Amino acid sequence: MQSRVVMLVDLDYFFAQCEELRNPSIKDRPIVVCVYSGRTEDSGAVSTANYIAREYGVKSGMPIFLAKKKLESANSVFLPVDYVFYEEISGQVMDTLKGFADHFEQVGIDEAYLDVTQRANGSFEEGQKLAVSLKSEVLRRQKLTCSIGVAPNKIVAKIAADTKKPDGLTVVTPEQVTVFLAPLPVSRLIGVGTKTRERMQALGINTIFDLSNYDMQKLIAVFGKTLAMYFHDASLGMDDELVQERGEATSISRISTLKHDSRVLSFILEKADQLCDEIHATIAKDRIEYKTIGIIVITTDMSVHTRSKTLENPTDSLETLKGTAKELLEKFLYQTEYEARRIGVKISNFAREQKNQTQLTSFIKGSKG
Ligand code: TTP
Ligand code: MG
Repeated sequence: MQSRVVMLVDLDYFFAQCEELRNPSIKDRPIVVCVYSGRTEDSGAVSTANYIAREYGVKSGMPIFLAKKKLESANSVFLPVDYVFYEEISGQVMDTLKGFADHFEQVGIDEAYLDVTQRANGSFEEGQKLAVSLKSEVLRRQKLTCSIGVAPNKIVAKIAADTKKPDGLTVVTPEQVTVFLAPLPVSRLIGVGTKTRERMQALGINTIFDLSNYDMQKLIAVFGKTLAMYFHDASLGMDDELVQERGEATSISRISTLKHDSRVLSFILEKADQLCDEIHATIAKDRIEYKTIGIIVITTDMSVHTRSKTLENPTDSLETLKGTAKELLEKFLYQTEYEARRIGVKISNFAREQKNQTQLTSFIKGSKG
């Protein structure tokens, strides 16, 4: 049987790389992106850090004050998380990745599995070439680096992607799987967290090789049948789980850059109307109705602003879409002094008619969130 060719693509130091993108002048400094709890100036945790900051020992989850201490004399930059911005970038990257996949499954804001078996003709050499062109396409279009693992299944692809970072590419062919996994600590397997690792350690299981050789009955006695079988198969690099889009998108949006920065309503509306037309055309054939209409305004300083309005009844009227977008943009310009650089329109809060359920599901599955 032909082996599958599966990739896991994981963007490097994602939130911090997004910050470098909007402000390239900080690229050579340690960057720490933080979730501030707001209690005191420095309370909260590190979300992520660029690789320069990681050299000083800064890690995701670390208290902010500790990261500051480690970077005391390092000319570092501490920034608050800006999820809206990261999600917009993530959406763009995911669109690029989809173009490389037979089957696509996003698993986090900066991670996705791609099944490329068909287009690689089952060949890992071809799979590697695809990964190389995917990396250069993401670099060209989104100016971001990522790390990729190519393997016969999801479990091994994930471990492979983690092997070399940042900007890494690790290919593990079916013949190489067991040798690749054997020396690694069990904690590298998905599903083996601190607690499980400690329980395994107590049984004398440290490496994935140890796990693959461990007596199955004893493993079942400790972890139960389902988990034990999963661990056993995973330790041998066996995994049949398919790469498939999961869940449904909860919104559809279109974003575009204005010809020049502006706060002139009529000029901004030309673009907004176009985006409304695009959204309307995309959903018209599937008869989707929605209750919430939103706008996204990315201003000259690259900050992201959103406004939305929820209607009383679901609509699919282009007139309502354009009218509401106009109302929201007008209000935004009136309330703020920003100049708009990019404009977006978003619909969400879908109402679904029972008879169109399948059609709707299949449509939304293929669309951008
Ligand atoms: P990861 O892919 O785990 O981390 P990363 O992209 O920052 O670094 P790399 O892949 O190069 O090792 O997570 C993706 C994003 O999720 C990350 O940029 C920030 C966020 N995140 C948190 O907010 N808290 C966390 O504890 C982790 C691990 C990630
Ligand atoms: Mg990442």
